[in-house]
Amino acid sequence: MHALIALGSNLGSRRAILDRAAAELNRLPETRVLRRSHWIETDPESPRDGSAYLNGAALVETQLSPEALLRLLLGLELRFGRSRRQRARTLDLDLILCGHQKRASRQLTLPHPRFRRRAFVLEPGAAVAGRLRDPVSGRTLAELWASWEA
Ligand code: PH2
Ligand code: MG
Ligand code: MG
Repeated sequence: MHALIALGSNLGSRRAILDRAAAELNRLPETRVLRRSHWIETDPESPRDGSAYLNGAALVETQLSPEALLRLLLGLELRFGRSRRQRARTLDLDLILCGHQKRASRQLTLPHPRFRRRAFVLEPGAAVAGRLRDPVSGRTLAELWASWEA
């Protein structure tokens, strides 16, 4: 299964953190990184989100279930010092798409519920996986990004 993971950081050595996180994604069991985007500087989505983010995306191939992959991503966030008590993040790893799978459980919503209006996900997502299709809208990431409006 192909999965799209969004990476973000707005605390600490953001570039080094995202570089190391992408390397760690490639070391997850039964998972390899097929493509990784450049890191882009983005304004926080809400003024409460703190200072500027560095964002990017990775396309991975994995044999893991979405739930198992999510658990490992949360474990990586903790290893990078992520605290759930503060809004600023050393590392945020969001599962955006997992093939055509859909979920609506308490722990996991697939596709990610807000990704279609987030330029900081669509721009790097379209760069690494333009042909990946959103199973809800039926549109590819390239199409979603081309028609994105602020
Ligand atoms: N993530 C958030 C909240 N706000 N803003 C930007 N620019 N990039 C993010 O990754 C981001 C955000 C919650 O995870
Ligand atoms: Mg996030
Ligand atoms: Mg998150």
